Order: sequence, then C-alpha cells, then structure tokens
Amino acid sequence: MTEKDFIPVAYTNDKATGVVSYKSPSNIALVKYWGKKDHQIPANPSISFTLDHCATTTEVAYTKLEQAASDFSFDLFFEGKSKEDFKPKIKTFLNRIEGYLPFLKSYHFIIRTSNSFPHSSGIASSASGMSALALCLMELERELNPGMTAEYFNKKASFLARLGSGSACRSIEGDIIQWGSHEETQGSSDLYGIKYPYKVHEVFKDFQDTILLVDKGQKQVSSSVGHNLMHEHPFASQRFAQAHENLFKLQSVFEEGNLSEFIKIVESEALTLHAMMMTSMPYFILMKPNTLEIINKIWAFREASNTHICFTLDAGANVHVLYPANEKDLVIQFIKDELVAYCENGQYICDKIGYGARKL
Ligand code: 2P0
Repeated sequence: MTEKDFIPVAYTNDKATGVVSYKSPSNIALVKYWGKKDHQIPANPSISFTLDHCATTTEVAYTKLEQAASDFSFDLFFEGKSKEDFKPKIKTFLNRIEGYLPFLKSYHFIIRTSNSFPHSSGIASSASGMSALALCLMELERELNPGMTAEYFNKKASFLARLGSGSACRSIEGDIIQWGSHEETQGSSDLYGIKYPYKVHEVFKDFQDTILLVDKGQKQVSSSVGHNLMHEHPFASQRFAQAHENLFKLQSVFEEGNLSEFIKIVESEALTLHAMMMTSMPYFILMKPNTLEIINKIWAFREASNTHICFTLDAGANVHVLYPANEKDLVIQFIKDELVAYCENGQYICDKIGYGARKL
C-alpha cells in the first residue's frame, strides 16, 4: 500500500454530532526505532511488545460546524483540566493528517484524555496518546464510511498514529508489532505497523514487563532531537544494518522460544540505543546512576537464579524488566528486595504484554 491508499473517496454518510472513545496502550520496543526520514518514515525497522496496563484513554466529542472552518477547532482537556500547552502538538498532528481525513476542519472537537500511569513518571505518553486520538478520529471516519473493513481501519489508524509519533503506530494492535520495511518480513511497511506475521512460542504470550521508575523528571533531550541526531551520526549506517539483522535473528528466537538469545538481542538493542545517544554530536546521556545499578543487579541475579530476567530501556532512565510469567514470583521478590531501592519514591509499574487498543 502507498500513502494514496489512505486518502478517502467520497463519504457515504453524514454525521452531525457524536462521541467516540478509545483506550490505547503504550508499547516497549525490543528492536529500537532511532532515526527517521521526512514524513515520519523510520530509518530502520523496529518491533515491540504492546503493553497492557500503561494506556491512554481518549474521548472525542464532535459537532459538525455550519461551514468548514479555516483552521482546526478543538478544546483539549488532560485529566479533567484544560491543557493549552498540549495544543500545538495536536495541531501539528492534525495538520499532518488532514490530507487523509478531509473532514477535520468541518467539525469542532472536544478531546478529553487521561493516562493510567502517573503524570511525569518518565513513561512516554506519545505512543498511547497519539494512537488513542488516531483511533477516535478513525472511528468518526468509519461513521462517515461504514463499509470500511476492520483491516483497513487498523492499518489507517496505525498510519495516522505514526504521523503523530513514530512509536504510536505500534500501539493499535497487539501483541507483537513490527513497523518498518524489512526484507525478511512479509507485509512489513514504513507506513504502518503490522502484527508480527510468524510463529511465536507460548513463552512470549504472557511475557511480563515491570517498569522501574528511576527518574521521573523531564528529559534533557527529547526523542525528536535524538532522532534527528542520527542524520550526521558516524555509526548510523552500521546501526541501521544491525537493526535489520536483529529483526531477522528474532524470527527464530520467537519461533523456538529461545530465551537466552532473546536476552542477548534485547539487552544489546537497549545499550546500542543509548550508545547512539552518547556518540552523537552533541552527545547526551539519559541513563542515571541508578539505571546502571539496576542493570548490574539484574545481571547478578540472572546468573545466580538461572532465571530469564532481562532489561530494556526507552529514551530515558527508567528500566523495563522483562521476564516470562512462570518466573514472576521469584522476579517480583527480587525487585522488591533489591531494585525498589533504586526507584524514585520506590515506584514501579507491573505490566505485561497486551493485545491492543479497545473501543470504549
Ligand atoms: C522506540 N523510541 O522504538 C524508540 C526507542 C524511544 C526509544 O520511538 O519523533 O516518540 O514522535 O516519531 O516515537 C521515541 O520516539 O518519536 C521512540 P517521534 P517517538 O520506541
């Protein structure tokens, strides 16, 4: 499919007012997206576990205007309060998607959104937030064009979410989503995420992710700046090639349930992501001392316990602790005994692999 396939032909229905609502999850990348081209095209393919508990709930109430406005008309409430400072990001998003949803200037929207995770927890809300909003707008498009297939709905929701925030295109469905053209993955696309199309071993079906909140402060460098620094990066081409290789290696890992290989790929991807930050110009470090303390503790515990605990990192200091469900009791005890001390205010979130967004 190309971008043109997402430009609608004439709508068959009219809809004056209504309310739509979606709960959309966050996701955690195993092979990381870091670097992009124009129009939110990723420099390399990525793959993620969709999460379950960490999610954004968004409600959009729409009212058709008497005539189309010259600009977007919307009010925004975050956790019940009017949120002016979020509006520019939403406006940029609406501008990017207007060509694909030509009705946007014909309505006034009241957008109410909230997150399941604590505000300023250092958990990125752009993936869950942009995917929830994209889904609500797609639901309105489905009202205008009821013949739309579920497959098209999900693809276009992912396509639109990507234009809001790259990683958001991996938050529409579950449980494992791949985004970005990859020669060895049939159906993969730079334009939207797809459900991972090959065999996945049972062990990955209920994989756990406990998120240790190491630093809840504002990051010094945003992801958009970080992505851009990959343009002149001395190791960019090697890094992009490595992501393709790691995705290919994951295919047999997923099929066989090979956890020791899974650990190697996932931890290497996390450290490579941060190595790219440390070796860009300007360079920066998002890990904190406690991030490293936790990583060392995880390695020591894995060795001593023979469990399959491992870590991954997002663009921040928090640590995602990944492990199979049958090791949950042991790992949670370890987290309480040895890792909580490194979390800000002792905070952590128990999450697990999830199965995608839900209409409310
Ligand atoms: C990922 N991250 O694959 C990578 C790994 C963070 C670390 O995608 O500029 O918010 O909105 O497309 O998706 C974070 O960047 O960036 C991200 P934009 P996004 O999940």
